[in-house]
Amino acid sequence: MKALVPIAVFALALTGCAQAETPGVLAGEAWTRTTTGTQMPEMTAVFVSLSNPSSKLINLVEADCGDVAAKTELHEMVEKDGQMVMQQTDAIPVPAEGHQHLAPGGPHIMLMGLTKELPVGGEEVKCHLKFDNGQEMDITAPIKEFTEEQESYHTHEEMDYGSESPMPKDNG
Ligand SMILES: [Cu+2]
Repeated sequence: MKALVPIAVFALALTGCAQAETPGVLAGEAWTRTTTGTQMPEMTAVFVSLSNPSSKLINLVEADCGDVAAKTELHEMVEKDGQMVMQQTDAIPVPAEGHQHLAPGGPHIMLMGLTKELPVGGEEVKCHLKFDNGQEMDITAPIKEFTEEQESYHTHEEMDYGSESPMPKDNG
């Protein structure tokens, strides 16, 4: 019977270990779109690449970027009347063993009612993120240029582009 004790302890240790090692979301390549020269300088967005190494879907449920903006919201892109428009969402999903790229034309952290201009290379925006697995993290998002190329990302012209690109044809 003596042998049972160490086995029980070992089992407990394993359980504790598994919980501690549950991988959470990883964030990288955060950036903030500059407001310099944009049409609506009172708003902008923060973008970040999220990876989820775990086997469960994890949702980004909250973002707070401090006093840089009056309001911080999570936004997703949806199609309305043939146009991609953004709308507020409660959750941006990061698929299990997958990625979610917050990027122009896709989901983003929306900053509204900016309290100052955000010039390229200016003070980095710091955001606190919360996930529905209880995880919280801080990201630092340097201010970068928003190019036309990125802007056309979500347009239909861009999406249709693929069908016009030369396909390997069987001319035989
Ligand atoms: Cu938005």
